[in-house]
Amino acid sequence: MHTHEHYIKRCIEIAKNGLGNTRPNPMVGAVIVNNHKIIGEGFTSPYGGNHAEVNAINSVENKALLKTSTIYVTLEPCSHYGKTPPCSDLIIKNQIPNVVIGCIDDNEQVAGKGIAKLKNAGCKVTVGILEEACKKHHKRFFTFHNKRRPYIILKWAETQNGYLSPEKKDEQKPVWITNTYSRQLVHKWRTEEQAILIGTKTALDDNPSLTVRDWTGNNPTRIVIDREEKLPKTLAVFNNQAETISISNKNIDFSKPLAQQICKVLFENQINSVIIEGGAKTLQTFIDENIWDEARIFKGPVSFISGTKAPKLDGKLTSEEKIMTNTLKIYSND
Ligand code: AOF
Ligand code: ZN
Repeated sequence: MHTHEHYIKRCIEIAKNGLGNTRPNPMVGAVIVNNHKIIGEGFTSPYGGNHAEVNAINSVENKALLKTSTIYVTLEPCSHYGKTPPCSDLIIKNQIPNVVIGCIDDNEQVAGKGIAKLKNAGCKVTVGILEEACKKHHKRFFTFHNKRRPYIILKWAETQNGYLSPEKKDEQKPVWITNTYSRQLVHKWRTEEQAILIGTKTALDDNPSLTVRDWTGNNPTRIVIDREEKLPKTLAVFNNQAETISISNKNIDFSKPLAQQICKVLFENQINSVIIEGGAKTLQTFIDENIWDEARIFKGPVSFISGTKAPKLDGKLTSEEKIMTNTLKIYSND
């Protein structure tokens, strides 16, 4: 016999199959258990498609068993008509008597209404199993709905002596701080977030395309800061391989805190998460306004004589690993 925790853990595990595909929807996982046996599983389909509960119920071969089953789900089943009909109605229609939920859905369209609906119909509802783990799993979704801004990941690579890039006038040969493996990891990260952001100088100096090439998955929406809209449209960031949103004095007020203003635009565009890939000034803006959630910092085996210093950050080190010649440190801003 297994505990509720065991099955919620399994829900989180299968939910991860939706990473990067469900946005801006949360990646939910659902498991249906009958007589101590898993008889159905599902996770959220790509945006606009089925919710996890629908896929889990559809996967059950013998539907008659549903009347004596328990459905486990990472997030409260929805109660509203969005792109799909309410999952709580489907659970009620199939007469599933027990519902075990990881955490409440903070989307104001749901927020407890799904649970109320289930209870009114006579379902036994248990809420808060592995609640913290479920909230952490749905971090992008919760940050978006509670803080009304995307989940923000800062990413950079620095040299042994703390530089992001060398001074050009010193004629230092540009060298890679990262290696093939860490660069591939960055491409995987790009598939996992809804947007990717860079500043004007990075767009000009590096001319990055910000698309996913060394991994399989969706391109994030590209966000580029372009105050006067003077960046040439021939830059790679404006090519047609992915969507691009410019942050200019047409959509924000540059005399007000910049990170805050950018977050407002991203919120209005339903962007649940963003990875910020430079440069130093842009990263520092988010650090100074203390608007960030996670920082992923590579340290490479090279040094520069002079140049642009890496940003300084005050966060909690949550993990550290070696990726060939690089050390990757991950910090959280809890
Ligand atoms: C669930 N199960 O798997 C997900 C839920 O526009 P819709 O119909 O896709 O609804 C989106 C909202 O539904 C989303 O903002 C969140 O509140 C909830 N997501 N709910 O019961 C799921 N992905
Ligand atoms: Zn639903």
